[in-house]
Amino acid sequence: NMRTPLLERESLTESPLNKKILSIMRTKKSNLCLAIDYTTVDEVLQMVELAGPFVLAIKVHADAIVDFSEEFTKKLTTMANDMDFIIFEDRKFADTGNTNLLQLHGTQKIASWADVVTVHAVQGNDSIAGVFRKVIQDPAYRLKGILLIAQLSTKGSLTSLNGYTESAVEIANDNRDVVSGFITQTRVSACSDLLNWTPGVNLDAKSDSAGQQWRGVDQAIEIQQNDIVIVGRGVTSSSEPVQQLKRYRQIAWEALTKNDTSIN
Ligand code: UP6
Repeated sequence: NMRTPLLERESLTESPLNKKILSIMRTKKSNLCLAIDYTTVDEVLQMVELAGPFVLAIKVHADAIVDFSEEFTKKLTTMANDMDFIIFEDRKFADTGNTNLLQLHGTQKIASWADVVTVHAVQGNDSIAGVFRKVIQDPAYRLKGILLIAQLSTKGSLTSLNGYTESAVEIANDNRDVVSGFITQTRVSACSDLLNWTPGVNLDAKSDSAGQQWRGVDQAIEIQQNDIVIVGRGVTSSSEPVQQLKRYRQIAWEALTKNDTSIN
């Protein structure tokens, strides 16, 4: 087990975002992040209403929502505050620092409503850290951290090329005040401060027809030692989403806390 007990991690971490995440995990007994990839505001909000009590985080792709509006983000932030979950915008920033900043403040005003966003490592340290630090340190914005993409779940992903993942970890280690963790398949850092979030999780299917690769929760949490599972269509394409939410939450939480002496 590469993981430090949760309670210890919560008290050790210097990141306010990770302190909050670890505290929500413990109180809600959930290391489940739901990826809601619906295309209308109504569908997304209805699912948030159902999922709120069971999840640690709600992940969205704002640019996939055809009627995205400021009213939507107001409702989403209110629900997040009421139901105690993290708002995760999966923007996967991957450009020059200047453009990343423009997009962060652009039409969707991501910095104002998202707690955490994803950022590719491909553009290198100088286009990442300084830019996001400025926004994260400004109390005018909700944004509190970034997740660096160390490994993608997709078939043939170039993140498996020699040295890529290691370089992403290096950027994270050099910028712990900004980087709250990783998007990865296998745990990439033993550092208790950095959370390892993993997509590509589905208990009933192995792949879609567009490059996605899924594996089960035990593989993701026990064997590959991740902290948080990101589940999308396993829940959102089901005719019984609440049942699936309960199922994923329970299995993922048991897998995470099985050998954790600080949780019983
Ligand atoms: N995602 C992945 N793999 C990655 C990074 N991100 O699947 O390496 C995101 C997708 C989607 C969610 O953009 O929103 O995680 C997975 O959903 P799914 O379970 O329905 O495939």
